[in-house]
Amino acid sequence: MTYSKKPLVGIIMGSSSDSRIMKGAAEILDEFKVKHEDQIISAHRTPARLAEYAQHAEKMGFDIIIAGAGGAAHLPGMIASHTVIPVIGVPILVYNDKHHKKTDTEKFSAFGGLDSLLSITEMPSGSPVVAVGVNKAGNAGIYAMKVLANKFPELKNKLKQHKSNQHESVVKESEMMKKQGLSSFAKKKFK
Ligand code: RP5
Repeated sequence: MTYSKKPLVGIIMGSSSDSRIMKGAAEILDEFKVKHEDQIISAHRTPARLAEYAQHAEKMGFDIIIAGAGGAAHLPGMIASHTVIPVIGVPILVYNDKHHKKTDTEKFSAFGGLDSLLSITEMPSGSPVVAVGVNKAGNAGIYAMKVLANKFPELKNKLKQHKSNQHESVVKESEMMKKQGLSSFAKKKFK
């Protein structure tokens, strides 16, 4: 079953390049059958569109917004300043592989994701944004489920099931490690 015919969550990101990370949030919401609307809104390339999006989000009645951005990541904070809908920020480690001649280290942002983490979490008083870890879009999805579970009790059961699946998978791997021994377990896992 789905919980609502209309999207409950707005997922936004600063660039199409963020989609390779932000899809993690969508995958969780899809798994829980929670509808979401996904858009690209750049705080610095489309500032007017950002304000329009906040109005759109209110009109749509989203319960939560998940906003991912990299570098000087102002998207989550700016959206939070335009709306009362709670915002979960996903700090993104910028990875630019458009320039093929760049070395691997040059493809990443200079501060390895700390830039976006601090930009998102260090919102001045009055316009808060909560944040997950760098590139942890899946966690933003799970957190959104926890918020929505206050409204949809069935989601609470699904979250409990999700936890129990995690428990089972750790126990299963531990049994394999115990049986095979650490060296051969690790050799198989990382071959
Ligand atoms: C930010 O700049 C985006 O959120 C993205 O993470 C980063 C790089 O964007 P592109 O140069 O890949 O478009 O605004």
